[in-house]
Amino acid sequence: VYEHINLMTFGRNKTRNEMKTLVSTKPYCYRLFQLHPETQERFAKFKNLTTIDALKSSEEVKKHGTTVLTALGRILKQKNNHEQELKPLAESHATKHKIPVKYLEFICEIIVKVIAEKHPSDFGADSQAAMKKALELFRNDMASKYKEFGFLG
Ligand code: BLA
Repeated sequence: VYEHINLMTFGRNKTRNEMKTLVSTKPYCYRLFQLHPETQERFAKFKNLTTIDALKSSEEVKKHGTTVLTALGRILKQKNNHEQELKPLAESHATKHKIPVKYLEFICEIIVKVIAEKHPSDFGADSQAAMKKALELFRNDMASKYKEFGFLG
């Protein structure tokens, strides 16, 4: 993600490591679970995390955040030629995790919001709009692939 945002001029003068720190992975997951508790129920491994503090300090949640943003970054870097990257992800999410498209919308909205809140001067309206659009394309393609795997999402 940070690399894609970098391409969109956010943090033009920042190094790769600085970008990594800027777009830290923690806030996304716990905010998703806080705003939309039903999403947490999809994670067997997070069942024991019943308070915001537990979510915030969980290494497992942090690890999942890294998994998510690494996968998303890889996808966005393909600039829409992401068939190869998307297919296994759509398959696991359609047949195993059963994640409705609505949940993808939730997390995409949070990703844009968190970056905008944390870095108001670096991630303005244009960058937000570009990121939103990129995430929308990602979601639409996930939704079409879901159908191929027989999940209506
Ligand atoms: C697992 N989610 C994964 C994995 C990846 C992603 C790479 C591990 C490999 C796999 O199982 O396919 C990727 N997750 C993403 C991306 C986003 C994301 C790219 O959230 C967002 C842009 N997955 C979702 C959403 C939920 C979700 C919205 O996209 C929850 C509401 C759940 N992902 C989910 C679950 C697992 C998973 C339950 C399995 C976790 C585990 O048990 O390790």
